[in-house]
Amino acid sequence: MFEKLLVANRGEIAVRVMSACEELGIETVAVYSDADRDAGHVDYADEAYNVGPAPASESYLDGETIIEVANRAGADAIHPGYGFLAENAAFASQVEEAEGISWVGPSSDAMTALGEKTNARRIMQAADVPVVPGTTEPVESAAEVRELGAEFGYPIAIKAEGGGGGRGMKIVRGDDEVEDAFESAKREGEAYFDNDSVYVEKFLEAPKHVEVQILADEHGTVLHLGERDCSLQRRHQKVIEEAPSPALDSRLREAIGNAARRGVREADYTNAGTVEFLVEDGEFYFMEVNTRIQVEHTVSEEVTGIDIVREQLRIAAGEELPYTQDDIEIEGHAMEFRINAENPANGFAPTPGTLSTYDPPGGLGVRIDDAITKGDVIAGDYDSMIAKLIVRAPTRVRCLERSRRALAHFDVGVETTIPFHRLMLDDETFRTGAHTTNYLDETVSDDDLAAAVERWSTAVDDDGATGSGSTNDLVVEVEGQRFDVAVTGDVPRAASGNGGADAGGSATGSTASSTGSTGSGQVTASDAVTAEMQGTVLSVNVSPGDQVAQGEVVCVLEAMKMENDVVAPAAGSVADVAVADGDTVDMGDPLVVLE
Ligand code: MV4
Repeated sequence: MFEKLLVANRGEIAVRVMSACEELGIETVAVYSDADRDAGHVDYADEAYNVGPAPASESYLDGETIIEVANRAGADAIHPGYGFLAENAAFASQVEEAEGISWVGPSSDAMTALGEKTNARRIMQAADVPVVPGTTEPVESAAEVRELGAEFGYPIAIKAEGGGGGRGMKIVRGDDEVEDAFESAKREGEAYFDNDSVYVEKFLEAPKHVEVQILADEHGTVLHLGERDCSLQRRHQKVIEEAPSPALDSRLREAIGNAARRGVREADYTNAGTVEFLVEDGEFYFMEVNTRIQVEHTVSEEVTGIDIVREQLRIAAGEELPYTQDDIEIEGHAMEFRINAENPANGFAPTPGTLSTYDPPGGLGVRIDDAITKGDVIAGDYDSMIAKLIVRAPTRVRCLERSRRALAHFDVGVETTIPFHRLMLDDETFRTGAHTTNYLDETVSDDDLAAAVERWSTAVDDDGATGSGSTNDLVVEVEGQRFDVAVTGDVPRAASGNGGADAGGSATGSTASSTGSTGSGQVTASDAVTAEMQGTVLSVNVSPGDQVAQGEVVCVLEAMKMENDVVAPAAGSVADVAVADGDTVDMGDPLVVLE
């Protein structure tokens, strides 16, 4: 096994990889940019090296510097995580060629072969894996695209050869749209992937996105760990993923899993990978292979009990997978909620800021993968995902219930996608599992999103109040029952944690305290004015039935050789007078009850 591993990444996935290393007794090396000097992954690592300025292109994407650091640190392996350099075959090849450093991932040859989409389609066809009807060679002209439109029937998709994740994809609904779409797909392919080749597929209007997790070792074992359903996406960004897919029956599940195994075996693929499919009308079609660990690998771990990152490391070190396919059992249900620093009420715009609060949930079936803590600054330099909440339960229905519970206890001091997730947990289409990849973009309205944020925002302002409506929340006790009270008026704030002791503006030297006031100047429930310290009643100024105004003196107490006016904390009527002139009272004794 490796002795020291460099993680060429940041954030939660860097910590995820390092935690697997820790369990395997592998030392860890972090790299970080100037923006990440205090980041969680730097803290977690045994050693850490600065690799450049904040822009990723000058730090996390600088492969040469990262390999230099690996040499300097004496690391014998590099794990790329996801994003950044993870699917860069040229970088993988440089690591393979570096003396004494192993690449934790598939071979650069397999990455190249599958990265070219028509080639990947040919490999799958050779392995008898169904692909979406379309071409397995690039198309050269708009005229050729029109012929394909006639052959498959519109709509069709023109996709960039080097594409993925929705970039470089154009949907065409008729002959007249072909010319522009063809040229624009080529331009995007060139701009994003340095490759202007494009190909054509029949476009499926409302498919499910189902992907199969694969593990393959260098000794010929290829396993699938079941599938994930990632159909809930917004503009090609996954937001909630789950395993198993609610869209598959056991026959389809077995067929899609075996197809994925055949496909990666055909590609001589090793390490962890994901085969993506579209599923529509009980049929599945290969879409692409992701040659990396994915954000949502966690849900497969939760339902199989297999530590996928650990197996990645073992495979890269030349070890054998310790399972056969028959050993893999899918148990229960898991969902992952991406907690992004984004405001769903503002087009999911990023919400950088300081985490005045960060208090994630815990308890049975709840897993948090993150690399942040209270007080951290969320800068705008990188991806907005700040944590993943992964919830596991015996059934999908119980997973929904448990997710509701967990999300209700997730406090984050900036606007996040949490209100969006809570909206989805109330959404009939999502709850029944009927949602397809176009559901969010076509069905969930801006008004629904705004209402969800209004209702469930976790962003905390300086007063410790949540939500946008109130700025002065108080905790009060009324006859022993605790209430959280939203105060909308402009009142002096409670100085201590017992909530509202001074609300209502008592006179200087008051030795009374009160509960039950909203602070808005009006008693809302039965409200005992109590003595704040031991003393003697000098005079009682009110009788039952009297109306008193806020701040009106209800009695006078002598305590510590001083006369103290006890005032009504809020307006109300006197329900009861508990003391008479000359009585001695203890701290906490009721004096007058208002209502
Ligand atoms: C498709 C498709 C329908 N038919 N291809 C989007 C991301 C990229 N990986 C491929 N994508 C799609 N390809 C054909 N032939 C629909 C999508 C698609 C999609 C796929 C998965 C998840 C979300 C999606 C959202 C819109 C479109």
